[in-house]
Amino acid sequence: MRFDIITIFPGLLESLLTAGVLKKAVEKGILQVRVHDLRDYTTDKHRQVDDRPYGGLEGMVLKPEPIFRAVEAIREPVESVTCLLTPQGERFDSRLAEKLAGYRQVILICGRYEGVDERVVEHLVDREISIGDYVLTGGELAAAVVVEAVSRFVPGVVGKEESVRHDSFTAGLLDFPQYTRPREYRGYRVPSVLFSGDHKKIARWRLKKALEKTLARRPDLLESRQLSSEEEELLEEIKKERKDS
Ligand code: 6GU
Repeated sequence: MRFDIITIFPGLLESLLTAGVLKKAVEKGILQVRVHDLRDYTTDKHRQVDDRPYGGLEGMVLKPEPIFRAVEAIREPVESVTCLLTPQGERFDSRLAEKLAGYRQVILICGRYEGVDERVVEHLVDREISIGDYVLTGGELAAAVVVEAVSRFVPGVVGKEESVRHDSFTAGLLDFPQYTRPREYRGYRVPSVLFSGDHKKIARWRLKKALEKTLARRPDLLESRQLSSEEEELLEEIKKERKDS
């Protein structure tokens, strides 16, 4: 699959997207990530990408022409989706990431915080995306977040160990705690169940820890999830322990 990112700060994105898992996927030919400078799609001498808003107010607004020209030049005759990154967008989450991973081409337009001409929203883009309830100066960091999260759903991008773990029983829950050597550090011990060699017992302990953390921090995740009978059982145990302590 291919990402095309349109931005007035191409340098910012190149450094973010050419490291780690993404770099490897690009080298393997699974992913293509292209960064496009919006100024290359202007036609005037000053390569102007923004202008003052009609009706007054401070700040500058991204002009429609360069954005339309860029998307029309970049969009390929494949299953493609064009997204504008903006705090006004729908909230980006794992579900949307998986959906975007189903396209052959994802075009990401990095908005500026002051705004983008509304005709881009109404007549060019398929969806508007926000990565959370806070304001960033531009959509560049948000685009990097989207590329990384979507890529993880593209087959072959993340290693086997990781994907197996994600498809396992812990999916939809916060992670259980992990430990490595040494067994004891400054008097702090690794839970002894992890040395028991009893894999069933270890799996149950991990599930219980994941449920405990999810219940404490993100009870909303539990509500939007079908619980297995083992999970129901462990949740009862957890709630009982809470009452007793
Ligand atoms: Cl996508 N853009 C900007 N500018 N700010 C944001 C955002 C996007 N998501 C959260 N805040």
